[in-house]
Amino acid sequence: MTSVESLPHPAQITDEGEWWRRAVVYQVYPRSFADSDGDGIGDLRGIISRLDHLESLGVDVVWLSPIYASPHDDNGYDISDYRAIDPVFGTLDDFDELVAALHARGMRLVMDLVVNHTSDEHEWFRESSSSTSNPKRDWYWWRPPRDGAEPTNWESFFSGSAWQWDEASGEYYLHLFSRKQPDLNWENPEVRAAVHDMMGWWLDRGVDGFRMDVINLISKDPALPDGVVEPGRTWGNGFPHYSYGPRIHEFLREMNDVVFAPRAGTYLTVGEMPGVTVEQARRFTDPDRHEVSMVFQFEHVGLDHGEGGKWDSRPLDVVELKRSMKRWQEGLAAVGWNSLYWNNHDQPRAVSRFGDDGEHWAASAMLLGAILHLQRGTPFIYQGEEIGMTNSPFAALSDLRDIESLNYIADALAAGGSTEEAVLAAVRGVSRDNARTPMQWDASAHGGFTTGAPWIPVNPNHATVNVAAQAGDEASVLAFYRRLIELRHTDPLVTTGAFEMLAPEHDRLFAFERVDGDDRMLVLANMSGSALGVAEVIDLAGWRDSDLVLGNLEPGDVRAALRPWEVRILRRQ
Ligand code: TEU
Repeated sequence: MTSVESLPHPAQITDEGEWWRRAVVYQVYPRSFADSDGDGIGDLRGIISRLDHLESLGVDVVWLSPIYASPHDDNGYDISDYRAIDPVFGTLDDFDELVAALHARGMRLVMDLVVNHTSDEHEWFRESSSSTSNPKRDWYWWRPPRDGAEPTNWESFFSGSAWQWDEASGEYYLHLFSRKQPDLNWENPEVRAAVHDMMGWWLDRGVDGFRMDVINLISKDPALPDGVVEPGRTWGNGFPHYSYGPRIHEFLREMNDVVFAPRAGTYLTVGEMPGVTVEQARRFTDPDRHEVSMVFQFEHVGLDHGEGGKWDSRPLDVVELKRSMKRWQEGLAAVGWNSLYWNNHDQPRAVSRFGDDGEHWAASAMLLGAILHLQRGTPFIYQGEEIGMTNSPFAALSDLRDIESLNYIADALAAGGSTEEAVLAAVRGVSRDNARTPMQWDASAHGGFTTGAPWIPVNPNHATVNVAAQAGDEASVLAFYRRLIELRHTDPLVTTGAFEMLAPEHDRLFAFERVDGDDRMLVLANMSGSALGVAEVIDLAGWRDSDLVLGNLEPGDVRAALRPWEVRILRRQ
């Protein structure tokens, strides 16, 4: 095992076309990463001050959640000016400095591109809503009332109808997310041209790609048919009519032809695509089609949703998880490419959700890292994951900030029949705010995130779970993540090897091989709190003399039973 200090410099990645196949991406949620000016909200200078952490981790790319001008109804995913930095985050000069500093350290920067919708405070929407004859009226989805009510029965992702009544013009506008996030009408070529121009403006400033927010929702069926109303629901499910619409492939190909192809750079593009299927993803990521490098699919992060949806959570079934991951690995093996993620700013913390954030906290955090990073695809780390940050023990509904949670809470309380405690219990382990509590840098007040009052409370466990506590510790989650990243950079099998799932029906063992002829890597992971005799499940005869490349517990006999939450990675050539 290499010592942390001797790891290679990050990003020894050449500029060849598909460099992102060998890269590890780190997502920064700027609001919660590091606050340089004491206003309680993270900012660009805060990020600049923490680049040593990212460099020593070894990541190749930083994806920044939105930093554009915004009224922050949805924490920046509601953009009011695509070419301005929100003052709360800093200035364009700060941004240019961040890009230069990342590039100087051999890292790249990917921006968040939120173009399914804008803020209702964007100039385009102000014009569009100013009158029915405004030239930009058709830039958004305006419709007259149907029988005196909403034009369709579609439900918003953030509760209630997806249509907002506009008294002044006597029409409704469509908002799949909050009413302050009106959907752009991509049928209009002027909209597409304006988006393309804006993207080029950022690329010419030096950014290395985009993570594209809900990009599979930009093409809608223009007939806007009603959705099916599921039993017990007020609104219909419009999803089949506004996702994977008839022109989605055309729009992405056009974006590529107009924005990326004419430029000299090689870019990483990842399309966030709720509901995307393996077959669709293969088309989106087929290099010959020139659409996106990879997509974020949602299947594995939906496995613990119950019959009532995300707020009705249930325990993860390991067999289902393996089935899903196997299908994605195999489905994108010959053509296309996977992204790999457990966490992002919308998901509860994986160690609390799929691991054990109690007795086996560190081991399970490392195990989850290993079984993800050693699959075929581009891994994404969400800030704090590399130190095993957990869900927050929100003590009261007033600790929550996220619009999705707040709307759900308001609806649940208004419906009657639920106490505040019951609603809090449903929200606590599920809310997006679990991901958004501040990054835990050290054990000081507010975890070293801010000298002021943080916009959302820091998790009380920052006293023990923090970067400083793990920095010099070879047995830490942080050191383990460094080694996973190093493995990807130094062992080509991690990038290129074929994926073979082993013992798919075993309910606790997550085991797979990466294979290229005789060149093999074996990953054995015990996803449970009790010992697991792996030699009884998998034939380890050929592995007797192989090297233990990495493990999360004290090494022993490679064929011995796996201890609780143990992961063992073996290699042979
Ligand atoms: O998320 C889109 C999305 O579908 C989800 O992850 C969403 O947050 C969740 O399913 C709601 O139940 C993207 C962004 O990542 C998210 O932060 C934004 O709120 C959303 O788009 C709107 O821009």
